[in-house]
Amino acid sequence: MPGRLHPVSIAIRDFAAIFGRMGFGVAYGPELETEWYNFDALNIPPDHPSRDMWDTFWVKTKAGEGRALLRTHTSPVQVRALEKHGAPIRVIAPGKVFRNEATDATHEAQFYQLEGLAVGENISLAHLKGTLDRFVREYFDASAKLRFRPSYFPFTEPSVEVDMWFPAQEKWLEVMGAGMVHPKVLENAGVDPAKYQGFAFGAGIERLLMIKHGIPDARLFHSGDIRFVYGFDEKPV
Ligand code: YSA
Repeated sequence: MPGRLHPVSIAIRDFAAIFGRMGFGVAYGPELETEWYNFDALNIPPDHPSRDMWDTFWVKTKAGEGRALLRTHTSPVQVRALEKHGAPIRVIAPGKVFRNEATDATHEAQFYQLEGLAVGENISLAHLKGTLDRFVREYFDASAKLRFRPSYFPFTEPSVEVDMWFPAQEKWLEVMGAGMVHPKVLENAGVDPAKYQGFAFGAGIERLLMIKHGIPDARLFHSGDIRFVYGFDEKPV
């Protein structure tokens, strides 16, 4: 029986197609990231307690080189994309991220995120809601249910966390953080916050796939489980 692409790779292609139809391009950033892009440019100064939201794998660098780390989220690609292309912009950024944290059924130490960023002259939270609603209707189906909760991220104001109904487990599962891009982030990326606003989100790809396929544990994705290469509906011979 032939193998096939890993579900995460298939999902990333599906996301590019769905968001492509809404005018989003695809951007990539490095997995080995600088402290500036992962934290400081996102309005997270060195001594700010919010840094503790992301348990970080720091990487040794040579004297005078500046600090480097395995990126803890895909949000640094927001700043890199804005620096490269300026505003207005609509882009998604899929990729692997790393966190030095204890694992459980919804937490792995390495996992994939899908970042989204839309910056323009009249963008509001309503556009964020409309874009996410359209995304889940296309990727799941018309019965997909999202729930928005007020939250805090240093790089968005206001900030929300988004839960999605997980039918296989009959519960809400947090799938992403999101909000309106903080003016300081636009400024750090060379974009005039008096002229432009935007929304951004960062979703956990394994969590979206857990809901889509009824997968009970995020740790299965990168465990070599044979069902991930042969498909969940087929039995390997
Ligand atoms: C917020 C605002 C923005 O404007 C843009 C992005 C964001 C999200 C922010 N960068 C972030 O990383 N938030 S988060 O820590 O809550 O993670 C986002 C999503 O990644 C979670 O909702 C969850 O779906 C997934 N996630 C987090 N830790 C995980 C994980 N998935 C698997 N294993 C983990 N350890």
